Amino acid sequence: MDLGKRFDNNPILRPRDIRPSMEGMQVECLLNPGAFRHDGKIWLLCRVAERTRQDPGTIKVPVFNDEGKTEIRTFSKDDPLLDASDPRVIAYDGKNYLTTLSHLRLVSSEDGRSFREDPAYPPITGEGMLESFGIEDCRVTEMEDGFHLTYTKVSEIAVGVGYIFTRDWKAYERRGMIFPPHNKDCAIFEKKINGKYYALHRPSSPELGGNYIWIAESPDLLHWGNHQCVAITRPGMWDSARVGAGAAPIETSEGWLEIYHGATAENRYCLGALLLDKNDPSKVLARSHDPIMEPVMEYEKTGFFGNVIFTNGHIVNGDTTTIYYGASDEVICGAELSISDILKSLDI
Ligand code: MAN
Repeated sequence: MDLGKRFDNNPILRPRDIRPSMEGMQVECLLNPGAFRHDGKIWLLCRVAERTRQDPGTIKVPVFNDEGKTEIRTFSKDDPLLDASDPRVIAYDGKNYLTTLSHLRLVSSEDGRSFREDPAYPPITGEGMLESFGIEDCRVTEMEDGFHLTYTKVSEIAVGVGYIFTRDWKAYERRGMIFPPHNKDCAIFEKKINGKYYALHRPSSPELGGNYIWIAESPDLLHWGNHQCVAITRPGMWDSARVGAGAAPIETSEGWLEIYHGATAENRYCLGALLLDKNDPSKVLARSHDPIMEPVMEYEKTGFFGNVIFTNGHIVNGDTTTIYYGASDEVICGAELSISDILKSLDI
């Protein structure tokens, strides 16, 4: 059963609501925001995916160069070496390129429902060769010392997890790649457990295994070890091809509740939940049999890449978690879910 009470004003943010980063680019998708409280407001750190304005007969893809400036690569549409069948990625002569380049942009809101950009807060863009294809899908974990951001670093050589620290959302300390390729969907727990930091992450193991959720521990948030697998894909089910963590787990009296995404081979993305043991979060106590949210609304079924509900940000208030999610990889939506209802829906 779908437990998500969608906002009446969904989608709350669309590509046209945000200005492009530069002349010649257009915002194609506004999606997958991290969410946090700061300065008495609710903030989203949105992924802005931009496409180069196209000319007939060619496909132009943007990349960040070493100085973080956008550069354009051009391919002829009738070149037999080009495969442009996926709207997200093109392949040319054995190499992949993203059709859009993503950076992160902050928007804020008094009520959590209508958001706008504040020009005083600068965008976060890709920097260096490991982010030449952009930065994506940022989780925001708040701890006593400040905000810990984990996001996908994308480049032509790899997809891995980057880590940035900030106190004020104006100065950023880049702390490098913390989970090496191929890895994404990393969510750091907001509290230490038995003196150690924990994070969920999603390595991909192409020959044996698959795209599964793992957990790791760390003394300092930089060095991660004792990796263990907590959730694998389930044949024939809604999470048969890929699973990945959403935002930081929610602390409940029953354990850590993690809302995750699961996809089929046909790329239909739904949300489900895992309950992890309070003292040893590598132990899974319960898991959703059916999705807690699945693409049912028109904006979730059609768009840039249809049939996708993907979340990496939520705001918890008592028993309610408001999840912010990307719908059809194109727009940002919100939905409220009752934490106790999610817990009741899980299979032991
Ligand atoms: C997949 C999709 C894209 C994303 C790339 C790189 O192809 O999720 O949207 O840009 O991975 O992370």
